[in-house]
Amino acid sequence: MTKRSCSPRLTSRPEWKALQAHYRVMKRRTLRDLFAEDPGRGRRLVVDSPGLYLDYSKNLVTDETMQLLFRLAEACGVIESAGRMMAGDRINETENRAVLHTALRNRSNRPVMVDGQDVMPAVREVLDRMGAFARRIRTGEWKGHTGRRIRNVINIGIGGSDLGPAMACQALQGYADPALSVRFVSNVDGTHFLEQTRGLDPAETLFIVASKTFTTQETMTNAETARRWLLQALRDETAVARHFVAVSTNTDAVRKFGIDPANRFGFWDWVGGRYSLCSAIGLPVMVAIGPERFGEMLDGFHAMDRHFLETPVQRNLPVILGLLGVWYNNFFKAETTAVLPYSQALARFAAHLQQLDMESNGKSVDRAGRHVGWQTGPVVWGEPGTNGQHAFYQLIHQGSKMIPADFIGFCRLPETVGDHHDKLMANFLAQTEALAFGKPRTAVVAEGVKRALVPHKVFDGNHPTNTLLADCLDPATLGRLVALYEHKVFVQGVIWNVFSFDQWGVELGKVLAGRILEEIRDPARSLDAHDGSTAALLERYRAGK
Ligand code: G6Q
Repeated sequence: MTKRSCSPRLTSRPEWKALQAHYRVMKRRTLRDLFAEDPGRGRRLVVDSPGLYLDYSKNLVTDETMQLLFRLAEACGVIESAGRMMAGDRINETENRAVLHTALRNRSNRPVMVDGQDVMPAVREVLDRMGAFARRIRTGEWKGHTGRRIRNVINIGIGGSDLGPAMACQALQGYADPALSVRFVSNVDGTHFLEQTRGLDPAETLFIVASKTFTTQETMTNAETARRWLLQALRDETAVARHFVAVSTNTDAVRKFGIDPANRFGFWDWVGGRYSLCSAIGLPVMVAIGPERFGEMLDGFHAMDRHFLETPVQRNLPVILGLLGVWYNNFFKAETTAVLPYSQALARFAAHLQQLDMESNGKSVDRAGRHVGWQTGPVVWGEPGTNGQHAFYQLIHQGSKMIPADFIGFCRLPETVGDHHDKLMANFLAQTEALAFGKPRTAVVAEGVKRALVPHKVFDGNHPTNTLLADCLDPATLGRLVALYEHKVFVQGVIWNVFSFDQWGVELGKVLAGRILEEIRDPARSLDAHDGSTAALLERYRAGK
């Protein structure tokens, strides 16, 4: 493993020390003062990029803060690192892999080389095959085993093979073919399979088994259950080939399952699960919205990739969001960050970002394997507004913790009713104003509030937010937004000097679950190897099941 990126240690960098000194001043400043002194910041601390406007003025920063943060990004070589990633360097060192999700949406004619070979022809070939398949399903040309048209498409996958496409299908439902129902089964809890297939006709149902490895316990269990569900109704093994397709790199396992290799859509080891939405893992999205709209989504991703690589840090959206995250995480010691889309269609956006961010930067050793001496990835959470306002916003407004939040809103939605959207957006704008400026004691007293109640009705404000205001929730904008967060996570991983593209932390539990499953199946097995708590729980489960 190379040690090139590990020197000097982050906290000994002069840029870091300058930020520490600056923080001691900034921690006493308030957003109210900052806006009073500099009313123009609301139009200056913004980035107006095509289709996407970022206002980061409601952050506890000044121009000086931003300069110091930009210096840190430059000292850490953020953009150079992005260049190495996009050029096919094996930056995923612990798995010895290149990291090339950007090649999946490379809409230029530029080649992307891995080990001396241009990967773009293979990328285009898979996209073309996906397009042809999606068209056959959408036009009804692809028939089920009994000659019936496919009306239900169920994606079976988990983690990176589920969250991205499930989020995107919901986000783009306004563009989807209403004659097709696209659903997702991920959890090994049988309830998920049952609830997603209840009432469906197997003769009209097609399963996409999405698994890079084709060995994942949850996915293979659900796929086998789906196979039995189908064969119970159709009673002919050859039906499997008409009702199952696969997205996988594991050709042999796909064939063994009974899926025609012609209906396997492949991808490559340089596509990480949580970064795989633009690969064949996006097939359910393409089936739902069609290949042209899917192409527009890729255009949006690509536009953000170019923006990230080519825009000076001072106007670079992922760099700015990444640096602000570092500012709160490492200096203000914020533990979590909220993502609050004002769009019901983005109901699963926070779930996707949770995996993206927490699996990427939830690490505590640096690239040389040493324990980091600083905080890394934050806890990411969120729900769509306005629902969150009636639930957990209380804590953001008046709780004791700092929760930096990203508010995401749209000038237009592909579909809405009456004046709902104006009401939604009025709330969107009101919340960041309330969070930043609060309601001081003087204003509460002036309203004649009883003395005892005054402290309860004061809003201190000073809660930092970013506002992302996009033109319209369309495929291209969704692509830009997801790529923005992917690169934000990348920026932070470079600064914290962790490997963002592996996920060793998910392995241990999988291994232990395998052993425990054997012990559940065979009650004669001794539980002595377990700790006292786990052994007692296991016994109780064996007795109670
Ligand atoms: C994502 C992870 C993980 C992965 C799932 C599914 O970055 O690697 O969430 O996507 O474990 O793996 P398979 O696609 O191999 O079933």
